[in-house]
Amino acid sequence: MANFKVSRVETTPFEGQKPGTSGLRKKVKVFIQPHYLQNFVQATFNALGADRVEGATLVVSGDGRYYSKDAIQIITKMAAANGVRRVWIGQNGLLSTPAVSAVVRERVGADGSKATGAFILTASHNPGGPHEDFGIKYNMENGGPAPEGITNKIYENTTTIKEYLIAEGLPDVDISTTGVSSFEGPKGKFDVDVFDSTSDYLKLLKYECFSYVQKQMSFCFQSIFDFPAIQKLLSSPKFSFCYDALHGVAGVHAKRIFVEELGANESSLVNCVPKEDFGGGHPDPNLTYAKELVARMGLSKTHSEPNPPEFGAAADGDGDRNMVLGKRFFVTPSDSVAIIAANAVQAIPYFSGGLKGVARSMPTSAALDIVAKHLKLKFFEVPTGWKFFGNLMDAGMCSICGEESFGTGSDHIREKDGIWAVLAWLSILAYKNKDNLGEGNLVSVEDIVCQHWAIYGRHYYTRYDYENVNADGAKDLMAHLVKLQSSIDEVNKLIKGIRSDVSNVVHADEFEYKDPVDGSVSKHQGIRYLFEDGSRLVFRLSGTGSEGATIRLYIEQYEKDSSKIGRDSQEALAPLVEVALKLSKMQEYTSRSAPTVIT
Ligand code: G16
Repeated sequence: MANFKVSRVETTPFEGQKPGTSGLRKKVKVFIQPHYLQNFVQATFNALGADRVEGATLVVSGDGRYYSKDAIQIITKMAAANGVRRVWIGQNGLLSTPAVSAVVRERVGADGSKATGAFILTASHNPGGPHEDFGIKYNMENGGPAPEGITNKIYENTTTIKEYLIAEGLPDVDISTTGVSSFEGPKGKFDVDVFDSTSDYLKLLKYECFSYVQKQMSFCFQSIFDFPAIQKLLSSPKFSFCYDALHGVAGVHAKRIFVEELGANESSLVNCVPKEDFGGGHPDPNLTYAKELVARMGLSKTHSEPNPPEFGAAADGDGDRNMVLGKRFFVTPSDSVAIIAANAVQAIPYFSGGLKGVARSMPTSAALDIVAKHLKLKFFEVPTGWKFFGNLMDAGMCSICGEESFGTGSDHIREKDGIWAVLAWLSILAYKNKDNLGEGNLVSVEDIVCQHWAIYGRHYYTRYDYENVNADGAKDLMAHLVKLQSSIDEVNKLIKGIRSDVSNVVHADEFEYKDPVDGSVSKHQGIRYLFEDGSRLVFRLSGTGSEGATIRLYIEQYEKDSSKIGRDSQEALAPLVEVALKLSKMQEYTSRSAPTVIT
């Protein structure tokens, strides 16, 4: 057993180590500066306090992007020096963000240990490679992102840090081979356990119900999805499937789950080998960046695909996001969560007892609100950031939640879950087609969405992203929009001067959220203009970029009239888009004549 000593290394604070919407994300060249990562990790240990760190079991893994392997070794050595008892690492350092959450909540070590927290190494949907982004965030013992109370404390610590602790004499761990390595430090034993990346996550997702009766008591163990039903769908010659991991970590889980467990053809998987630079692409599952899938599904404007699959999906770098597509058909993430919620009880065994409640982030369309109303479910609107759903789930108030930013998930873990969303859609498709796989026409993704709109109405929805614009210009634009809110009459006059066919604004504010569980208040969570006919314009600055600023403009319009629900969404929203761009003086403040991404 190798021994190590603890070294105290002097350091000075770096500016700007404030975690954003989901952890600290910066260019690799920033992270590789001497002491940069170390300061943040030590600040996290300091913020957590010795009682949460000494003797702890920590998961350390991520999406495998450039610099992850070095970071894993550094964090492991710092964990050892800070008195952590065990570090758990997914094989090759690969665990999707939802898999980390599952491991924290579910995995039991050979010695009966349970994880108490996790460092997740990812910059999510941001590109990777030596000139691109790296990121790190801390998740708590419930498997969810650290709440603002902790991230603020981490940040405070980064501004005063003077030293960090690191193990000297601890060799680099071989993370390519599973197994436990043990070491001895000043505070006792330290173990590094490298384990299979998918087993625990798969165990959670797979529905296995068996009851047995013992001493007049019956037990039933079940998990989430009915795998045999999905298997039947995937093996039907009528059905075809395509999954694009954009070279992110979801590819590792996808091969095990879709191919080995569910019997999908290996050729259904695209870009499923994780790469440190995501193959040079932007691992963001949307219509702009998931080009290959978009073309395969018959949605490319430049390429015509004669026979697209029935169902397609993509993931982001760390596998927590999802984009769902039907044959030549795009499902907005806001519709996706509403449709999953509307069908969950019938189609997904985990929810067969009913939903505790549903939630969405503020900029997400109100499609979910209507489902909640129809089904008489508790409903919550939270600020952008998955961490806000965690308290509701821990308090048993919410089962399903989703965001317009391609995040969907449930209370099985405390992160959004890209593969869960795909399995949820496959379950709905399997349920709707349970009698059609032999004779009869397949109920398609498009059919399911159109049937949903016919019942609940349609929320036309689009998001314009202005990425990496001048930060001062972006701030000025937001200040201008806040100032305008002081006179609704003035706003309405301006709007009528732009488009007379757009309804009146009835309320305008900056979104503020009071957490119903712990009473904490989050202010300045996006600028809202709410219209008489239910339309909304929302403006926010992204909290996940690593350079400049990204302005997000969210545009939504509700249509109840079933004769008007089949329009092209960009066409239907054109008047509101025009109002939004002119009202905000977008071009003036950003010097951009068009957004970088439209979804
Ligand atoms: C994170 C958060 C999400 C949020 C998204 C976009 O996702 O967990 O809740 O919606 O960022 O945030 P923003 O609009 O501030 O860029 P991820 O997938 O990047 O971890």
